[in-house]
Amino acid sequence: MMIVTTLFLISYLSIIDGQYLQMLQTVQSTINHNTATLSIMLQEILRRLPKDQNIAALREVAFGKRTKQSSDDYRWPSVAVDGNLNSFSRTQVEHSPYWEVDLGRDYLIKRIDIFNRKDCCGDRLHDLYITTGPAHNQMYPCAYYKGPGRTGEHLVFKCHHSKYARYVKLVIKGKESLTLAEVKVYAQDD
Ligand SMILES: [Ca+2]
Repeated sequence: MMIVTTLFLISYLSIIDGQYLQMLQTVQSTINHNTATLSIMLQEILRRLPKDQNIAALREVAFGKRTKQSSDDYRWPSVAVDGNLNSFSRTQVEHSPYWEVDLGRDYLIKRIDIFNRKDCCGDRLHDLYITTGPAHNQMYPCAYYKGPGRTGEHLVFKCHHSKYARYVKLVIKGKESLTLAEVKVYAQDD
């Protein structure tokens, strides 16, 4: 629209004064150049965006669902699915602390996002095993995170397998406190 307007002005003013014509031709050239550059940048961004990471086609299914963890340290497991990045769950320092969410039914999980605490202690997230499955006795390895994490970090994981799952479980191998600001589970929208 801007280019059309500029061309109209050029045509109109060229009748009045050749000096305006030269100035507006320069403006037109600048607009055309910037438009082309933006178009190329947009095409490159779209090309690099993997289709399965386009979360617009996915649905977040963990929010508000039932959770549990290996122990409570005055921070309850449900706080990791409350939609608030400033609140966090926390277990006691113990061997193999875990956190789990029950999605209520099976979903085809496409990615799992973990948000680390924003206030401190991001390095507590390490040696994290993520498993998913349709039942507690049918859990499959989804992803592994060596870490250590950074405070406030946003981690994105894609499962190695493509199985339907009702449960998502996070376990730290070793003695640690498992603390999570938020866990988001994205499933194929059906
Ligand atoms: Ca939270």
